[in-house]
Amino acid sequence: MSGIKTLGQFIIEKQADFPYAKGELSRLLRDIGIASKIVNREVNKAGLVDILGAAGTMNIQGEGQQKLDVYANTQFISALTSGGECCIVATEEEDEFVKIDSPVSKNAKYIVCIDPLDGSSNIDCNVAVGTIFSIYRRKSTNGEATLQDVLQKGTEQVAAGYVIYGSSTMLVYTTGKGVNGFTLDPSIGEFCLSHPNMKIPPNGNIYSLNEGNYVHFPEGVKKYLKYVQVEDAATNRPYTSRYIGSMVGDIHRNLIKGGIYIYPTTARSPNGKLRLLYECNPMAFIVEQAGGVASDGFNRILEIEPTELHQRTAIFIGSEHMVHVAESLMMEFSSEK
Ligand code: P6P
Repeated sequence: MSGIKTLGQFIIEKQADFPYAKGELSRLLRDIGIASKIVNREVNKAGLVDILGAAGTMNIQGEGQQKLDVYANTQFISALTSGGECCIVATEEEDEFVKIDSPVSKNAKYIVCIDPLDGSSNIDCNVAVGTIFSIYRRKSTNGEATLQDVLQKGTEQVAAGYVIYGSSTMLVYTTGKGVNGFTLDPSIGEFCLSHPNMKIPPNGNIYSLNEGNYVHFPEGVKKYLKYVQVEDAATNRPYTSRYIGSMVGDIHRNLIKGGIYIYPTTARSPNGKLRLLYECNPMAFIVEQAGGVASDGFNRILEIEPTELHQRTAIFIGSEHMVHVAESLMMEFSSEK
């Protein structure tokens, strides 16, 4: 039986994929792994200590911050600061991007966009939550990095990943050469390779979206629901609806079993709810690397040109066949014709 391979060993081994690598990206991924273990420790004992519930503050989105949101944000910024490989962090929990203020980091070449704890409103009811991160190389080569270094298309990502704090804690990431999943073994405190070369099934029978927004859905989404609930269900396959309310949980399940996750435009979220830089781009990179598809219903997520730090987009992501059916209905019933 092949021995255990830890995240650290795997990262170093795969560094050979990048002939000019000097180890910075490897160390950056290590830093994220360390912060994930610290956050995991607090998430797993939430309820036992006074870290549940609202922090009494709001983020730029006007969303109430949970204490664990703020805690996770602090831990990732701290780990990236002490690691010295990142010059800027764009995080859901800060209005502006954070310049890493340490002598070594000023000239660091990587930028991290992160949602430190996605789905945190679920924490108090013990539902899976996650961290989502995206890594870019800064574009500017001299002086301090700026917002333009952060606002890069998803195709420019060097790496992307997520951590799911669920029945077990897993870190799943890609550097553009496939997707690999690591499960945290608490007995040794290491993420160990458990899901090598992850591939999403090209088709599936799971659809994930919040049908509570039905009346506000675009016509194409309503037609897609009719397709999965009536038309295709009658001729080909029974479908099932699964919606956790935690993007990482829903997409991780679909990555393993096949499925589609949709967060379209709604009345409350006319531009979509999920953020491009630190939710949709990283998840799109991962799912594409696993053989899936990610769009806003019309255009590839990774090709969207960012203009704002916290900009939102609709997202249709998952098994290739399912997303293509949804996109064709979005096109057919688009009012933008
Ligand atoms: P709704 C969590 O707040 C999140 O950003 C995603 O993780 C999740 O899929 C979605 O929003 C849930 O949103 O409007 O269905 O509650």
